[in-house]
Amino acid sequence: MQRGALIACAATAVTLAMAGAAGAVVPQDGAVGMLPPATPIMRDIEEFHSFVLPIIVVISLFVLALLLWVIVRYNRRANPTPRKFTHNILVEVIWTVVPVLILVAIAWKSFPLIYAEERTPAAAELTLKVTGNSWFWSFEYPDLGVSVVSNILPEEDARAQGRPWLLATDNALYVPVDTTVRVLVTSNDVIHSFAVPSFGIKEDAIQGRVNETWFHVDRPGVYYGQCSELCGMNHAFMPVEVHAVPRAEFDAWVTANGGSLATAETAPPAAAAPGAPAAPGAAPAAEPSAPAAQPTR
Ligand SMILES: [Cu+2]
Repeated sequence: MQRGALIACAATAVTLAMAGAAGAVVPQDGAVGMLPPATPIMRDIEEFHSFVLPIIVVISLFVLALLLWVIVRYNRRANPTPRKFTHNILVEVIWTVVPVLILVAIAWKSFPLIYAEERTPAAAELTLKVTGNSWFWSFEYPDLGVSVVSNILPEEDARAQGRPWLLATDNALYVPVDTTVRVLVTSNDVIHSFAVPSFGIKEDAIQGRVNETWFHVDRPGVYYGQCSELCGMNHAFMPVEVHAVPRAEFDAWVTANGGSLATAETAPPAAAAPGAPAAPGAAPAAEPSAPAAQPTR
């Protein structure tokens, strides 16, 4: 009865988290589990979580059982004259080999995930620069000439608009769906941390340093994050609101914010050699480049 009620409660909470207003993914009081993922990386993180959690539970229960067994069976009253042996080859081999195998299994799953999180794909189509400030975020698409400053939405405005206070902002960040976005994170003052749980990203924003991460949102919606490094008095009041929208809507947002789409979308991925006309001289131009490359080896 109680268990059923608990499960029903959790299911409702998760449903609420997914339903939210206008595709918004909002954390709910008392909800269980992670926010619905919006990127392949976050899906992998969830899968890894589901892989590791049972291992942790089994180990914890096993150690607890061992402790209870020793407390009950080998206390002074139950076992007044303990035996004096100090070694047992079989037990020592088991308690060395089994943990090693468990760690290898965890590494097998986690190392590729860490690598994928850390390596921005070469095919990144868009660069987003995120700057932490005390206590707000500024966002910039350097290639599109767009920059916005994003402050927390005041409580009375959030309540009036039915948006989540402490998560909603006055100027949301827009990102296109189905696009690989490289994110450069830095800070203007103290250390902040740019985190959006549904994207599976959390990157420290450090003054005088540029950290890099990336995301590829494949589900349109409104996603929220927060500064995740204790940064001072208003640390709790610098949320991140991200609208993941179709490309056309993103382009409209760029234009509305004074940006230009021409620079980013017409540039070919491979950098052309400056000065050389491309079309007729393409084949001969390749020949001089080959010897030129040799001395550098
Ligand atoms: Cu902070």
